[in-house]
Amino acid sequence: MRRAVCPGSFDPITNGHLDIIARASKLYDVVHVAVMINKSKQGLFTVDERMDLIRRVTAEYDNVVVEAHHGLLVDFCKERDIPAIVKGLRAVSDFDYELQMAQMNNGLTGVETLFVPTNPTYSFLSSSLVKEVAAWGGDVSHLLPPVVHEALVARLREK
Ligand code: COD
Repeated sequence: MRRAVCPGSFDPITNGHLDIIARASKLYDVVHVAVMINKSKQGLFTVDERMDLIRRVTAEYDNVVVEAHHGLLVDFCKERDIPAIVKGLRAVSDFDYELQMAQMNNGLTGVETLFVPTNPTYSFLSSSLVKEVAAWGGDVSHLLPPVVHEALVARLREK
């Protein structure tokens, strides 16, 4: 069984994330989407809400499993015998930090990181930008799966 993990904060999942998960699901038998819990960072969505949204938008991929993890990514991988981390690379600006993490993770346990070039349609896209634009009333509906867009608009309305 070839396994890989797509890790992230996913606050919330965007079309850019989804594109990487969909492509990984064609390459591996099982793709674990790991919502990494960062207790020092207050998210717009709770971890459970993020997982629920990811489950709904990945429902068509029957080899995608959605989980949450508090701790090191390498431990998540070790516990599940996952040899590969799949990351999307948006631009050169992503590269320095992604390379550092890939080398650190490889040095810790030998886990490999594979980079998938972003779909150019989403190369500028991040959860934080989407939240910022939406908070000021900008239209981000083309950047998110419809169910995620609805949840974002509803959450911002509550604020
Ligand atoms: N196009 C393509 N890929 C994208 C796009 C896009 N538009 N947007 C995001 N992605 C991909 C990237 O690969 C990105 O890394 C991943 O999705 C997740 O993105 P985010 O923004 O949801 O999450 P980040 O960048 O906050 O996630 C960082 C991690 C949580 C993965 C990282 O901090 C981590 O592994 N933390 C766990 C603790 C740990 O092990 N720390 C030591 C690291 S060496």
